[in-house]
Amino acid sequence: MRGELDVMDMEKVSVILPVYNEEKVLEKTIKTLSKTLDKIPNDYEIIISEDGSTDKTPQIARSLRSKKIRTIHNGKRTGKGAAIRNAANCAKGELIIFMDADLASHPNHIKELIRLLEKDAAIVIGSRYIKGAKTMRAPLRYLASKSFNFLVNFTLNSKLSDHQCGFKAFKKNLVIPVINEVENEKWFWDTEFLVRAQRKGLNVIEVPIEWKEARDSKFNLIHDTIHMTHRLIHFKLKHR
Ligand SMILES: Nc1nc2c(ncn2[C@@H]2O[C@H](COP(=O)(O)OP(=O)(O)O)[C@@H](O)[C@H]2O)c(=O)[nH]1
Ligand SMILES: [Mg+2]
Repeated sequence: MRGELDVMDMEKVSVILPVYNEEKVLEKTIKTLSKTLDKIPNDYEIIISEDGSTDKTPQIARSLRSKKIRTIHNGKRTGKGAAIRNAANCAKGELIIFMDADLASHPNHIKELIRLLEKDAAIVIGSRYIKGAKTMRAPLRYLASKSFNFLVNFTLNSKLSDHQCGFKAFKKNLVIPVINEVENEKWFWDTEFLVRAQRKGLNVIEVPIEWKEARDSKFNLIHDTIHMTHRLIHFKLKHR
């Protein structure tokens, strides 16, 4: 059992949800997430970082605001990466976690991420591909994802099994400088972030997670895979 003093010393956690057209799941996700976070000893806030939604997401987000739930709204769609960067820069927690609004990764993993950050990891990322992970993905998405990870490791000398999993945590003070250097604002953001972090010598740890892919996805397999491969080549040529 932790003493009262320990609890007061614990670092605050900010959970960021990048959100685009998520009217179907946002309210339920916030409920589930709040329930999970109410059980951790750390103080916490949730930041809904939404941009460009054309459905009722902005109104729903506003109605969910509270002492612990903040919202960021941008009328123009900027991309998942930009949404995370903007929220991370105004987060009040020393420990920051971001996850997808469809809760594809189970929020129960949050405790583990925090525990590892409180040890000596600068960044902890969920992996769908290492031993212990339980992953349900559409076969084509799985294939595209595995090939992309192979390509990233081969061309950019990264050492990770899963760059694009939407479940990552980091220490704000160590990692914000890297985040603010990332050029891509869309899907390639996660990969660029992790490659830059490893080049800076930051300690990145992967943990196996349970991943249940939602049917609804903002990712267009053909269009966005081409975009990501293009960004990867661009990054390689520019930064070697
Ligand atoms: N703010 C913001 N969030 C986005 C954008 N595109 C995707 N997202 C969010 O990023 C997360 C992952 O998207 P999702 O469609 O679940 O991707 P998938 O699970 O890889 O198929 C979700 O929470 C989306 O709402 C965007 O342009 N802006
Ligand atoms: Mg998803």
